[in-house]
Parts: sequence; structure tokens; C-alpha cells
Amino acid sequence: MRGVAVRAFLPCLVLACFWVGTTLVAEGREGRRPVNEKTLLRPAPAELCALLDDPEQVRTMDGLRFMLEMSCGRLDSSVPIPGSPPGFSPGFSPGFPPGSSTRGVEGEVDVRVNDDTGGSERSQSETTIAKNEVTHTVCSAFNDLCELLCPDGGGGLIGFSRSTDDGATWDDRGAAGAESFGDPSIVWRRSDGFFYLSSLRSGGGAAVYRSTDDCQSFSLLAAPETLVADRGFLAVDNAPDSPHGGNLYLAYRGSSGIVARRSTDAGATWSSEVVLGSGQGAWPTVAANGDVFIAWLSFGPNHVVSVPVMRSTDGGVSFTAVTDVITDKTLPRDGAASVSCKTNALNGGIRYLPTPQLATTDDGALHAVTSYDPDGPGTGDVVDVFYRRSTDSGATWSPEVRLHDDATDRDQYFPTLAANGNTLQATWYDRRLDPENLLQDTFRSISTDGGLSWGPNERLSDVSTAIEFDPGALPCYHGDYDQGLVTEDRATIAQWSDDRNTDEAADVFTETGEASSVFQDGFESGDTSAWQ
Ligand SMILES: [Ca+2]
Ligand SMILES: [Ca+2]
Ligand SMILES: [Ca+2]
Ligand SMILES: [Ca+2]
Repeated sequence: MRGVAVRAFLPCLVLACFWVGTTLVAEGREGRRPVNEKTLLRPAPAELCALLDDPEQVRTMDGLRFMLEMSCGRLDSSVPIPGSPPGFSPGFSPGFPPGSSTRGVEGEVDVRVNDDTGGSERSQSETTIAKNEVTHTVCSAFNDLCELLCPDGGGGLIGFSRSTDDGATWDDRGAAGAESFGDPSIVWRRSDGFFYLSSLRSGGGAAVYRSTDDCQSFSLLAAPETLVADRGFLAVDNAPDSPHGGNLYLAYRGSSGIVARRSTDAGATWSSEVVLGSGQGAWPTVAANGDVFIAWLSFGPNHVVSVPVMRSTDGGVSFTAVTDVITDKTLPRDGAASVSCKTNALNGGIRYLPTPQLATTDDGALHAVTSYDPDGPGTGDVVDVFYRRSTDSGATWSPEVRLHDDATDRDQYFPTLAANGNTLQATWYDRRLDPENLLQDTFRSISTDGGLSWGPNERLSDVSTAIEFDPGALPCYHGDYDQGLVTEDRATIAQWSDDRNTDEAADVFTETGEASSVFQDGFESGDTSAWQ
């Protein structure tokens, strides 16, 4: 038996008093390692641990599941980790298929963001990024299994890295917080010049960290009181003319469903939860006029998904529904992989929640990326990435644009969307270069006209990489999202993780670019009249 004694430091939550002053034993399975001494593993209350007994809850859990298995001492040894198929090894793509508009990799070299060299063999993934527009420092954070599990890790599940040259080089700054437990989301707040980072908190709830030294260090600022806070995401109102300037917004899946909270005092205190709906993967964004939009993934019967959106015009006090970005689309899932993973998964055993991302541009438009199975379950393509825009605050949406130009039925997944001014960057993982639909690359498209037209698909990753799993993570975990950035001077930073360093598990990479250098005429359909 592999195990570790972790002293419970903090006062009890609701029902966990019996754990205080005793020890919590997290029993590991093969490949698992105990958390290191610097990690503050708070025990979860029994009513929270009970969620692990509900298969429907578990099926749609995000970072919450890993936290609960650790904080409840219930690492699940019954779920198999899918092995790599025969002949499935790290490889390099043979080139671009005929007819592809892919520009290739002659542009920028991938830059590694994290530094976990030294034998960690641990994964860094699930990336988030923000920029201080005054000092020009860029701050990236990510799930970092090494901070949690490496004997010399810094504690907690989130690492972060700092760049002072717009992503050309990075300085890994170590762990963000000893009780951080994944699902990082970072913003830069113009009102005070500080970075704010939200995450799951070990033992339950959310944690909000703050960096007052320009991404050199983070410290715990607040732990908004809540039992459940899964896949939380932060947004900040940095708009100069907003009546709600400086507000922070946190959206997550709580006990009552998708909820939103706001802070009007720089993250020190948080409002009560405003319930928006049910589902997973909430994504908040703030428009230039201070309107708040939150989209999420809603599950219907028989493996269909929708992406509802709600809007707040009063600084997050109340929300009203606008129009879904997508309604009753087929959930992307590979049948065999989903059976093996016991959850929705893509080929190669990657668990997959097709969560949306939103962005707003200076022209007032709202933008969304989604992913779904375009041609029905069990046949053809499993997953494509799509874009829509709205110029009336979500009341209506433009005709859908498929962002990628892959002519095969291979996978495109985990789309990201970032904006600044009227420039948009979309990225996604893409398997078009591998006939076996296993090796993955990262692709990008850019719009410089507020999403009216999109430039050509651009391959960013310098190599195609196999999927490898960190045995210290949950089975089938290979990241749940990424986040890109468009800077104030319209440079773009794409960010992703892959397994090219085969003895170091996943690492985080960025590639930078100038939006104008890749934009061509775009808009292949040639008809912009329908875009209202
Ligand atoms: Ca690594
Ligand atoms: Ca299909
Ligand atoms: Ca596809
Ligand atoms: Ca590259």
C-alpha cells in the first residue's frame, strides 16, 4: 500500500470535525504518489465526499473529482487507465495533406512555459494566461502535477510562469498556493495592477489568490464560502467606461448548478451565488460597457449538448437568459474510449467536456467558440470547432463558421478564444495530420475585423505528438481547456500543452505572433451580409 499521512491543519468544515487533529491517509494506486509535504490537503466534509458515490455527478465532474479523491482519501483504483494502442508512439508528422491551407511551422518556434526538469515525469496542462498592460508582464498558470506530487514540488496543484518579453521566454515561478487544487483561471485587474488567480481549493470550495508583485508570487486572498466549486473561471471588468469597473466575477458549478458571484472589493469578499442553470464549464466575460456574459455546457438526454448564455447589465447582481450559441448538438464522444474512460472521451482515451469560450471586442460584439459532433453519433466525424458572433448582446447569433479547414473526419477539440481591440485569436487541438486520428497538433486562426472574417488555419505546434498520461492524474485526464491571449498591441499568444518531451509527461508551450502577419482575405464564403 502506498500512503501518506497528511495532517489536517485547518478548522473543520461542516461535517469533517472528526478529522481535525488526526491524520488523513490518501491511499495511492499503482503509479500514484502521495502528495508532498508542502501541499495543504484539507479534508473534505462527508456530504461533499458523498458526491463520489453518484455516477451521474462523477460523469460530469471536472477538477472536482481529482480533488475529492485526494481530499476524501478515496483514490479510485477501479477505473482503468487506457494503455496506448499498439504502434502508438510519439512521432512526427509526415507533412501537410494536399490541399490544406496550412502554413506550416516556418514561423515561430514553440516556447516552453514550464520548467519541471529534474526527473519530475509530471504533467503540466490546463492553461490560463493574462497580461499586465502597464508593465507588459505576461502571467501563465496551469495544473502542475509536479507541484503536488514531486517530492520537491512547491505544494498544491497549480504552477505559474512569468514572461517579460511577450512570451519569447518564460520563468517558471513554482507553486501558486499550497491548497490550490486545479482548474486555474487568471486575470489582470487594471484598477490595481494585480493578477488574480482562482482555483479549486482542497477540501472543497474555491480559492482566490493574488499577486501584488507582477506575477513573481501569489498568496491566498479569499476562499469564497461554498461547498462545491467545480471548474471555476474568473473575469474582470477592465473597461474604462464601465459603470462596474474593477468588478471581479467568478463562475463555477456549485451545489445548485452553474452559479455566478461578484466581488466589488478587489476579491476580498464575494456575493452570494446567483444560480444560472445546470451543466458544467462556465465561462464568463465582460463587455466594454460592463455587461457580463456567462456561457456554459448544458447536457440534454441521449448525449446532446447545448451552450446557454446569460447576460447581466447590473454588474453581476442579476442575470437574464439570451439565446443559446448551440442547441441540442451531438456530444463529441468516441464510443470505445468513452467506455474505457467511464466518461465522455475522445480517441486515445482523452476525457472531453466540450466547454465553450466567450470573448468581446471593442466594436461591442460578443463571440463564442464551441465544439460538437457535426454529423451525428457513431459515424463520420467526432468533433469539430465552430465560431459564432452576436452584435445584439446574444439576442441573435451569426451563421455558424467552422473554424478549421480540415477535409478529413479527424478530431478538432478544446477550442480557445481570446480578443483585444477588434482582434480575435482562436486555437484548437487538431489531429488532421495523422491518418490514425491520434497524434495531435495545435492550430490557430486569427480575425482582425472583429470576427467578420478569419485568416487561414495555421499550424503552431512544431511536432505532432502522441497522447501520454501522467499516472498521478485521474485516468483519461489530459487537460480540460486552454486559454490564449491577444495583447493590447494586437500580438497573439497561443498556449497549449503536449507530450513531446516523452520522459517529462505533458509540458506547456506558447507561440507568439503578430495578428497582421497571418491575416489574409479570410472569409471563404464571401458573404458577409448575413452577419448581423
Ligand atoms: Ca512535464
Ligand atoms: Ca459523428
Ligand atoms: Ca473533425
Ligand atoms: Ca511553432
